[in-house]
Amino acid sequence: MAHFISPSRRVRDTPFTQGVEAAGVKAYTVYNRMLLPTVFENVEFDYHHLKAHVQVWDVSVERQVELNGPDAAKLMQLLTPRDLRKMQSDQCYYMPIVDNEGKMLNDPLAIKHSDTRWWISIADSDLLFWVKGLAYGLGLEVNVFEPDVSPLAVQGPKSDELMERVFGSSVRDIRFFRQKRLAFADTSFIVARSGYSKQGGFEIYVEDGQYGMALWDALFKAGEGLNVRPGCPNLIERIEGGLLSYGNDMTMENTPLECGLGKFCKPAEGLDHIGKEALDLEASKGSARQIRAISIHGAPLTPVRTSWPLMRNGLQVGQITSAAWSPDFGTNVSIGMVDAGHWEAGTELSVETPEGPREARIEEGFWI
Ligand code: THG
Repeated sequence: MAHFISPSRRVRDTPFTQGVEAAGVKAYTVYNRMLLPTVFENVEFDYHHLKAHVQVWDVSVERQVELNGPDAAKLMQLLTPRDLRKMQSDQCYYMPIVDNEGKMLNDPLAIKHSDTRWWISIADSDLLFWVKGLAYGLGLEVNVFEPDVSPLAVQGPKSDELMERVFGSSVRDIRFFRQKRLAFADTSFIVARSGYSKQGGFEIYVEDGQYGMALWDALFKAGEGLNVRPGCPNLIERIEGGLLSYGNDMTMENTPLECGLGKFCKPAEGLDHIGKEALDLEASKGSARQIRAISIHGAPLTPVRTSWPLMRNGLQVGQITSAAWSPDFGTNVSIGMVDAGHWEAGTELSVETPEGPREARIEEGFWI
């Protein structure tokens, strides 16, 4: 059963809301206290279209935390176990942010403009408070604030074609997780090859919300003949691709090692960050649980609202945190957190879904 979201100032509109609503958005969720579209036609239609054509996504909810000042790089490195020393000023990094106990506070993208200016493109938690608190508490020379920046994503196999029509052929030269500043109207935007899908595409960091609708309209006008449609992060596609959702697949209870983000936690010599001791200890002892791709047999399931217990021989050994029917793989695809001793590929488990128990199997890896 779907419900309505009562509008108010506290649930923020975006610079693209007018376009999203004119295009007939069917459902929203709330993310970083802002509206995030979740359905245009229906989730399955949107999924097939995303994999075949090109979509424009209002992902303004990916709010930026800007670090600006002489101590910006120092604070950035304190925030994350990922080694930032080789990061170039045109790169984006996926990076876990952990507290002093090594627990996940957020899993953002970092965008480096220069040593003294960075953006943290956050997932759904109030990271601004943590970063501001550290800057103040440590007496660092850095301003920490949320700038007027709203990402608009262009995703799908025809993304390069659509982007070239609006920004020129140089967009094609942007490599994965690199960014370039490109002209639009009488301004310019950071454009990165990134986005919350595995279908390829770009994210445009729209600085100054007043340009939002002009860019939205320009993309749809240029996309005539490409079957461009409005879209949004797609539940089915992102589970198939193993893209994690903070607040769903992991929370402040989990560590990055549990979340399969160990490759971003290689603590290099002489690199200090908040939570290092806890993560070093877990790396040496092994994790208590880990995220896995899990297929759930039987008919299409409804979305996860509260996690579904994963059972083995009558004992709970984990939980399913996201699930959806995959038309392309002909099974329910899901993401779950599984206890040590039970996470090996091929392990047969059962899941207590709201529609009754279902057989399930731990997969080798994600589907795409
Ligand atoms: N783009 C931007 N900001 C974001 C997101 C985004 N903020 C919120 C949320 N998404 C943060 N979480 C993720 C999760 C996964 C990825 C990006 C942001 C992602 N992962 C790739 C993968 O897993 O294949 C690549 C990771 C890598 O190898 O570095 O893209 O989407 N601006």
